[in-house]
Amino acid sequence: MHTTVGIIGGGPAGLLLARLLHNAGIDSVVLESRDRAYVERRQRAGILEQATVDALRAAGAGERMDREGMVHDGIELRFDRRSHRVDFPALTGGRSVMVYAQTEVVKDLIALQRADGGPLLFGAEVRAVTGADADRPVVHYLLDGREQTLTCDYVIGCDGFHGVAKNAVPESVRTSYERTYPYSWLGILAEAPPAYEELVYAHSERGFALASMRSPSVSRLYLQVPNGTDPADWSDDRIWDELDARLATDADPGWKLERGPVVSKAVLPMRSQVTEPMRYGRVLLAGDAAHIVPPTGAKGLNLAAADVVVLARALISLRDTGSVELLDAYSDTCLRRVWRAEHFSYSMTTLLHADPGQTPFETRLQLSQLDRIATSPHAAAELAENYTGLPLPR
Ligand code: RFL
Ligand code: PHB
Repeated sequence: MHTTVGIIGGGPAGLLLARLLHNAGIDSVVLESRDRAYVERRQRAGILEQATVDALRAAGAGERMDREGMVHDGIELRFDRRSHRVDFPALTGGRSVMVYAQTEVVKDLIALQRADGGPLLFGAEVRAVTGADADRPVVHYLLDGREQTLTCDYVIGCDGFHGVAKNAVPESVRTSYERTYPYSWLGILAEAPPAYEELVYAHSERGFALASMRSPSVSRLYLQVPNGTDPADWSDDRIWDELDARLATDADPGWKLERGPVVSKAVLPMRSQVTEPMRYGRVLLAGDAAHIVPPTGAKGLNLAAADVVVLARALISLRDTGSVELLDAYSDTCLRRVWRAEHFSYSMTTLLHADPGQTPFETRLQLSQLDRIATSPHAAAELAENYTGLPLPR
């Protein structure tokens, strides 16, 4: 089998890229190792930046998002039993974010691809990519227990953090920058109305907590927990009690979360990682395959979308003009934005979490910075601009 663009991974990056190429008349094949139900149910991100919303609309995948997604004009910060709202439009000249779950983005993109797109193969596990520096790279994959190959003009690795595409970049030219964090998140999905109209990020001496949502009747909630925590050690009651304690504020004394059935519970480790460069010959990396961030800044899905928008433009320009200029610039163009998001995600994470080895001095520094955000429009604007997302490069 041959295709113009071989896409490894049917997560948001791979699926959105396939749509953008399809709409431009460029053929592609998507190889996804998991089955459709698994990919559609994987609980992950919830916040879309304006640029991601625009990209999904441009891809023709905006209809349900525009109907069911919730526009949020701010977040609430809680610290030292205080509450402070960060007003996005006021601080950024009108920008906001959209709450629409990654599960729904993925479902919408799969439905479109199945309706009129190119091949999207589930259960196709890529084992290796060869010939990255030749004219026709080859993707080797396993489908129904049989080894198969796909030759391509270009191969795009959208296969996430544990993917194999990055191995096509020889170790002699590949650099990985990495940081792990001494805490994880326990995340739950609950059939309970959200705590507030907007997301609440809480700093407390007991550790970080985040109250997010999926719909007017479903909450997504997170608690900082030690690395290696077994979710089975956290009963539903213990989780709700701890969320109430960490989210408590004097601005609303006696306030408690509305409780409901917990329908999923998982522990997520936190890590920052960047692979450079994001291209070697005819293999290019996009999304989590090239970089990951801790989820505190809600940047992972948005970076994945930004990468593939830049990449689709480069491939379309190559087809239309024969020029590889944009493709040659791909890695540098994306990495500039990636490192900005890495810094923001790191800053939000270290500002809001209690490091197990943290000294009282360091806690005071966190509280001072949170107070600064609550009292200086400049400090608040820095957070708001990064959270709502920087514009895509032109
Ligand atoms: P994905 O989603 O990991 O998709 C990669 C796909 O590749 C497949 N695959 C393979 N297929 C074939 N052959 C192989 N050898 C393969 N190896 C892997 C996998 O099965 C999978 O389907 O990467 P992608 O597309 O780059 O998308 C990235 C996002 O999923 C990720 O950055 C976000 O979910 C991160 N993230 C958040 N991002 C945000 O922008 N806002 C958020 O609010 C947010 N919250 C989160 C998050 C991530 C979380 N977790 C679990 C890591 C909250 C959480 C809890
Ligand atoms: C989520 O809704 O899953 C979510 C929201 C904001 C974050 C991280 C995760 O910073």
